[in-house]
Amino acid sequence: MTVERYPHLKATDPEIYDLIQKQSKFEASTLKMIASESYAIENVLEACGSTLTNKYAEGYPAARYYEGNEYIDEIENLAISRGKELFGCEHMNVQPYSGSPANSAVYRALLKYGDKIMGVPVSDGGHLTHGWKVSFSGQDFQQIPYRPNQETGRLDMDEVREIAKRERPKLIWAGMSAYPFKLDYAAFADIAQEVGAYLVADIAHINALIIAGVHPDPVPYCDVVTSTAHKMLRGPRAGFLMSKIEDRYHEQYHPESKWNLAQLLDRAVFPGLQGGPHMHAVAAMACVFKYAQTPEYKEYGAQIVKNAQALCAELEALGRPIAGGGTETHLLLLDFRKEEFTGKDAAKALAKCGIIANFNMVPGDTRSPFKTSGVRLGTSALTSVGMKEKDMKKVAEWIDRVCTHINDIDSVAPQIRAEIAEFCSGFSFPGTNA
Ligand code: DSN
Repeated sequence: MTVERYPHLKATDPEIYDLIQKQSKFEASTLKMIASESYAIENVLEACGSTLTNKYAEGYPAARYYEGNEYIDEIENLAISRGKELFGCEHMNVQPYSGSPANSAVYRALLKYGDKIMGVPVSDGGHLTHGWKVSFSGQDFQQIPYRPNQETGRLDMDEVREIAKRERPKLIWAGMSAYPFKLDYAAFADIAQEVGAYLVADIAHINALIIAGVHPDPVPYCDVVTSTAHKMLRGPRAGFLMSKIEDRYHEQYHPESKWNLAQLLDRAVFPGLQGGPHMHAVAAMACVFKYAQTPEYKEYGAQIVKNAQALCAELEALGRPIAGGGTETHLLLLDFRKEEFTGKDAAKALAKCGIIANFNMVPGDTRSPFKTSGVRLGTSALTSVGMKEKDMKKVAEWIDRVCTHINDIDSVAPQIRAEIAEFCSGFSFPGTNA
């Protein structure tokens, strides 16, 4: 059945309607391989487009500053209870507008200006908000960097321990945007305990893998866990926070405060950093938390990794090296250090052919972050529309053809682009009738 989408936009704002349609068709006829993207489920799209966008609800359930929030309270309570059940955490806050605001709330709740934090630099696969110099997090706090080994591409936890013991940070981030291997949260927790630091996991990139049980679970080990809802999770563009109710180091850092860890986080989100929560996004988060408890979702999480590993194997068989030699997650880094072309050249050529990814540094990269020697590829979006290992073989062949023809890409791009569009037409993309 074809559903007429956006009839009012179509009738009264054709410019925006056309652009939305074009973007939807683009996303349904190309290979979405940006590792942080996926396709939100239909329930999420509907909740995001609902009347909930109208309502102001400063505060928390049963403690609002505006009237008329009875149903809003029920929605937020549902999101929290579903989220707590899904992740097995003691406390959840579903109000952060996105991942960066969630991480900002952690700083505001737990640290003082100038405190030391340990995080991975963006150039080595970390996130902007883990202390990178151009972000508030690197300007207001002192980043003590730790990095994956430049040869193996893997974190060396002995080295992480040495740095932590030497620098005594107040907070350690565990979580990255371009790291293809599993994280050892138990080892991170030992280190954090040894130096008296808060341990915060940022699971924005890997939450569905944790739900599926194919990546270690940080919740038992970390003081706080932060996440977005829109990457592989398939929810709205929003963030959330999980924590213990009490914490081991709280008295050491906040002896003057009467608030426990969960209360400190809540107060940092509202009123510390934000005003009214985006209730359409909170409702959509409740929807995805429900869907993520189904067996189908757990299969999806496991299939993401199988697809990434199949893609790695196919690319390596075609002579395309992968940084670190493989993946245990949803992403892999094509390693072009030995090529004359850069990661940026490759990302642009891939996009011309309908493979949408981003250029990225790889371990041991000697090129600038504006050119790089790598391309980051993710399999979450392709997996979410039902692609399997056999499809990864085709994807690898297209990637290889693009790389082979990188200097005469215009001669092959229309053909590859058409083949990919034809291939995509065999799958169903939420939110589009294309
Ligand atoms: N921008 C995201 C990514 O691509 O990894 C991180 O927030």
